[in-house]
Amino acid sequence: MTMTHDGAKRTRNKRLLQWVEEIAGLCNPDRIHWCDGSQAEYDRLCEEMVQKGTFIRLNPKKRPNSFLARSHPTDVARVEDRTYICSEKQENAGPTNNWMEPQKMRGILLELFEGCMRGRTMYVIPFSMGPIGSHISHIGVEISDSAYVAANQRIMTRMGQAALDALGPDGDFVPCVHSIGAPLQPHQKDTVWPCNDTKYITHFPETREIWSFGSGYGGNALLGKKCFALRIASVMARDQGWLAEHMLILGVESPAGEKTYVSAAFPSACGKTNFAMLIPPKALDGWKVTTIGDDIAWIKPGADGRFYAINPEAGYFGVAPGTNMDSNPNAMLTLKENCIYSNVALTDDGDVWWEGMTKEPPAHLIDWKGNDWTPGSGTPAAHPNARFTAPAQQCPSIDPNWEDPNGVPISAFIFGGRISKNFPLVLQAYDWEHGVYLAATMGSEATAAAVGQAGMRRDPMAMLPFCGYNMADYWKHWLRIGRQRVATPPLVFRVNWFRKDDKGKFIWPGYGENMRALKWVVDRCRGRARGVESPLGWVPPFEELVLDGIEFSKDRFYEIMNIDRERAQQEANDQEELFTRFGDHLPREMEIERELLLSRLYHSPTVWDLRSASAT
Ligand code: TSX
Ligand code: MN
Repeated sequence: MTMTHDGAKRTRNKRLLQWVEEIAGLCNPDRIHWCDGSQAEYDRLCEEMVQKGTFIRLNPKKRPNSFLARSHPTDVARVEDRTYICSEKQENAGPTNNWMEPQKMRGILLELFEGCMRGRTMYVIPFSMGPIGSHISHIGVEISDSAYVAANQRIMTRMGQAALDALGPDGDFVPCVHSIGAPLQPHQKDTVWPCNDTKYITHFPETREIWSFGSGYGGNALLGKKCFALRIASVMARDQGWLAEHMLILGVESPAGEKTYVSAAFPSACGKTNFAMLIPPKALDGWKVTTIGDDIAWIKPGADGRFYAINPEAGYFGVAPGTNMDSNPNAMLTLKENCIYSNVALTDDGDVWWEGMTKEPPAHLIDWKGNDWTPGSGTPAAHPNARFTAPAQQCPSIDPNWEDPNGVPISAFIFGGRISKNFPLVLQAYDWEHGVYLAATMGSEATAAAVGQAGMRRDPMAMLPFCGYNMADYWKHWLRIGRQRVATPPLVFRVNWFRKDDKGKFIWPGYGENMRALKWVVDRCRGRARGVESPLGWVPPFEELVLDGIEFSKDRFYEIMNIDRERAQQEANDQEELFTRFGDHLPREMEIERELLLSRLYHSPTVWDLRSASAT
């Protein structure tokens, strides 16, 4: 059965038109709507959701053109245990991904999607990941039965007719099929957040397809983000010689106006968005940080032998709790209008609130589940994974070149971690191979909640849940691309804002003060800062770190930089467990780097002290 819709008026791309017919035939929606991406369309989608109760319009005086959505309490986060990489061979998904045979998964999906959009509108959502027309960008088309998805995609991507025009009659796109999995019988009353208990987030790397069923929230449903821009794009990047990374991109402008761009990966709960929007302290007068992206970087080798990066996204889908005018003023100012809030609390005057937004909570709220809330309620008012969807161009620190189709040249890769003991504030890898090793072994210390977990919760390159193929082959790709595709690879750094002293207090003030470490990174890239060789990498001597304007003594500096030999040996030994999981996929360089580290530690003092090392 073919259904009338204006697809033929909107595109002459035969593959797209055929695919839309095919999916409509499978899912049996009542209507098909091709998204044009206009403001009028967005306004209509939002108003329809207000009528249905899915959206609550916030007070236009407080938050103009902004909405609150409350999801079903069971549909609040990405479902990693329901996320699959369906490569032909299991070893190509690797030991860190869920895998299912593609034919078996297709069987399951066809059954689930059969008639799954009955009673609903099927939205055809064309989008460009990256500036329209950029040679680094790629086109996707999401089919979804969720108006929430269509509205969010307009903020998060370049969505609509412009993407179709860029696609053209013969262009290639990544097909993304999404259903909340909640067909409506005639006269059946809808709920405000329909979804399905059965959830599948599936990727077919060989055919570059995404199928997602059962969830309407975040990365499960906004398929351009984690599913396309990371899992499928990482496979495209491997095959085509580029990088699709879970990285922020920022620019550092020196007082002389010289601009250096860096890309950085952090595990979750390290304040990645805060770092992307950092405001330097007064003591570093004249230094400025600009934001290109806060989550994903697509990085391609340029003709001049450097890496060039774009932010494939057009918005921020950020965690709201903890965001405030101290931790991230730029994010707070980005949120002033035209935003969608998911699972935050509602104030009595129609504004939003979340834990950590203000020092004192309001006396009364409606919580994320829609219930009355007071500070004595004993439950969080906003869900811990509550989100804002905000247009990137509203960010006060947005870089003037953030939509440059050529991308920005990357001088350094920074990898973060959350380690309370024995890992210095900042260090530089000796070379590219050592840098890949430092990135592959990164992670956060297991918290008390994660007992049974030895020491570190590894998250190589912050890509553990996002790499669309075998993680060890991904390391191999990193090793190769830095040596073969660019003349001189970016310098690689590791940072750790979270070291604690013997009393359990954070040693480093963090936040904007991180600019002091970032300045050393930039100065190293520019060849104008000294480094001292430690067993773990090059570190800044005391004189090279600007510490004016904060109470941070020389002793405190040496405390945050020293390296306890036995602890470091323990860490290097722990890494073996990660490496052996990959069998013969593991690149030799990784194990060699680990053994080189052990050998350096063998010859180092019980406590490696930067004070004595600097003196020699
Ligand atoms: O985002 C953070 N960053 C990066 C900022 C650019 N956070 C927030 C936690 C992660 C969501 C941090 N928390 C950072 C940090 O650099 N550092 C810390 C630890 C810390 C917490 C409180 C203080 C200092 C450090 N308070 C005082 O010093 C008063
Ligand atoms: Mn992310």
